[in-house]
Amino acid sequence: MKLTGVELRRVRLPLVAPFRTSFGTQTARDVLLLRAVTDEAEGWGECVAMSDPLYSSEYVDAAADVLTRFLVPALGARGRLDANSVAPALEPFRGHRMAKAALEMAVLDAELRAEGRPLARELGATRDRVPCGVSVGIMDSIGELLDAVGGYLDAGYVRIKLKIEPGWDVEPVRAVRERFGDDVLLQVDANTAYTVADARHLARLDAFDLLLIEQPLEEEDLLGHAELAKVISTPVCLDESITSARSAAAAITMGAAAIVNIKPGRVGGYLEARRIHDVCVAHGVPVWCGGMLETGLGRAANVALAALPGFTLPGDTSASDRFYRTDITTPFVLDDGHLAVPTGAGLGVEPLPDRLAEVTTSTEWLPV
Ligand code: OSB
Ligand code: MG
Repeated sequence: MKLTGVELRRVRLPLVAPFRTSFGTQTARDVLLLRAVTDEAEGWGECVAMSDPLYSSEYVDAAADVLTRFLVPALGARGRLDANSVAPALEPFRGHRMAKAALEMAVLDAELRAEGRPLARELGATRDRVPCGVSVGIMDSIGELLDAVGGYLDAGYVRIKLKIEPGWDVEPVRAVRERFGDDVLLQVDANTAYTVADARHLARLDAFDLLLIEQPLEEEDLLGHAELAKVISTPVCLDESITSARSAAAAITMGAAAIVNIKPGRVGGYLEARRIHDVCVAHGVPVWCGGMLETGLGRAANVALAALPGFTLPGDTSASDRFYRTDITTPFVLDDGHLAVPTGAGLGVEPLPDRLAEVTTSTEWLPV
């Protein structure tokens, strides 16, 4: 394939309800989409960077900038191109994994569409549908939380993840257990809101038989997570800290991660995500697919990844209506707590042109 150019497209989607985490409250999702145009086919990429650098150091304006100045020109200079050559071509540029992941995703989609191959098959998926969990934000009251969790359970979600922070942890977990019982698959996500000095407090969660606690400590604190894991019985799962297959191997070897949340955007793409899956399987570490409020494009790819055999825990692969009243693709709809893995070539989904036009705030064409 030969790259002709890349279109950067910003879209803005309002959320159905505010989503509050330990790092902030979101009411809309400002997404950077990429359309890679090649001589053989076009492909879509979705950048998971958020508006502000609160979850990670990346943010959407920075992603657009690094793509424009460095990443797209470097790829254009390569001549012939396939998805496996994207990461090596971008390797000289430090960091910016979310921007790189979006570009690789667009090239991978174009390549697979040209060859008529579905992404799930390309990645090694072994299932045709995946069980879905849902991430539930911090609320103003326990009553509001119980209503939200009840609604998601009624919708069929097979696993509940509660966002936590100091002051919103043991009591919400206790309330959900008391109301909905011990059979609900339940886990928590702190998004780095604690320090290792909170270990004894976090051990109070041991009583609630949680599947895992996700990223209690800061991104770089692998040793702290290993220390914490010795003090609490809830399995420690890492999200923010896992940026590559190498960092996953290090975290596992150190005892910092009993479970890994794989987010393709955070690790530089779906191909590195698959390598992390392979490393974790080799170590007997369960993985699950995280989410970043993706549109139907990113969701399609996440569902394909989540269909690999090592994804033994339900992911944050919720239906389109978890965050959006109207998606930019045909919506993903929950069926008995599962989403179907797309079967069409590439991502297997495309933006609906009218809907895409409605939510677009800007476009820029980058010829190469
Ligand atoms: O930590 O998993 C996280 C959303 C934005 C940034 C970080 C996280 C999340 C979620 C929601 O928990 C995941 C989703 O359903 O898309
Ligand atoms: Mg997380």
